[in-house]
Amino acid sequence: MTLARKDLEGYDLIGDVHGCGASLAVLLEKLGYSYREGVYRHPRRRVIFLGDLIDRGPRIRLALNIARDMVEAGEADIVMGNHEYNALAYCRRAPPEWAGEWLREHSPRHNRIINETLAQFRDHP
Ligand SMILES: [Mn+2]
Repeated sequence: MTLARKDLEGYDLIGDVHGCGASLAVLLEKLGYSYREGVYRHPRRRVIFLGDLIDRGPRIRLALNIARDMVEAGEADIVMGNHEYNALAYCRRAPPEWAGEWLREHSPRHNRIINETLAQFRDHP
């Protein structure tokens, strides 16, 4: 059951979670959200995730799961961050006419940025 517009008090803008999924859960609870029926919900507020859920932190999959479940339940909206955009390009082969093999070059710098995300998804293809 999604919050009716007349009951909506406002939005909480959350950006740059960067894999800190446990901290995201703590933050949501501090903001008055509670975990009900598998989703963080607030009686009067919604979240807008401002991108960069992935890379760096220890609980990337948790961060993604929390956000996805909230979006699918209508408790949040989300926009893509540059890290998600880069991850999509990193994992897609370039068209044959391109010089490189991947849409985002697998340079040492790019490898380092996405390394933690790939490691945490290794057993979860
Ligand atoms: Mn960022």
